[in-house]
Amino acid sequence: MTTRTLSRISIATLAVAAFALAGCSDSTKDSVDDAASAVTSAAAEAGDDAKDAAKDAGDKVKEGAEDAKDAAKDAGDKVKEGAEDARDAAEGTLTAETVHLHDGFVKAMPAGAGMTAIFGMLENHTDHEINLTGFTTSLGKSDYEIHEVVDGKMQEKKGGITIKAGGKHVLEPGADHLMILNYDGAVEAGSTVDVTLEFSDGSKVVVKDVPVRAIAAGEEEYGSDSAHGDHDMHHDNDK
Ligand SMILES: [Cu+2]
Repeated sequence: MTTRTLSRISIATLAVAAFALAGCSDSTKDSVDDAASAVTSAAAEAGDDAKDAAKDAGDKVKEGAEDAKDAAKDAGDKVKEGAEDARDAAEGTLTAETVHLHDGFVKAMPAGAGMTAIFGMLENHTDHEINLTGFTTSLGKSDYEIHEVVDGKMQEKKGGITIKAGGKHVLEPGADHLMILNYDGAVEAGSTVDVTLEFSDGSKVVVKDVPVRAIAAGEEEYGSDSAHGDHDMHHDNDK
């Protein structure tokens, strides 16, 4: 309610009082009625003013709500951008350019054998440590585990394989290898398999066309260092 409205009511009220004080018996009732109607109309105007004020306030609230909505939308956009950045980070930075599987191969396996493995030399061409935490292959439905051999028995290698900046890691029979388990079909020599290496930073590096080959029984023993001595010269699987 505005000051203007209050003063209108005050004037009307004073008028009522003035007529009452006049005390003229004939005219007093009419005067009081007039004054009363003045008070009523003043009150009605006050009501209108209040309504206008309420409407103004409503508009302000509506504007405020729109501002808040815009702010919320901006904030939402920021959150979305943040989430996208986080996802980019989660997708990692490793690529087929920076991580290599040199001389990689999948050991051939007849149908029904159920398990085989992937060997080769992993190389980290980045300036930071990387951690291979898993892998899949184009063979599809199967179990994939990173294995190590401890006391002649293979087991899942907890924490995967960590390779220092610029470092290498041998995958070979009798040592660490990428194990394919519970695979129904045959993995035939002469075919190829795409291997997707998964790293702790979320990177997925696809090594295309890793050859499948049979290896002689003798090669399944722990390989000598010389067997991998020339890996630096080979870049068969660099794509
Ligand atoms: Cu194994």
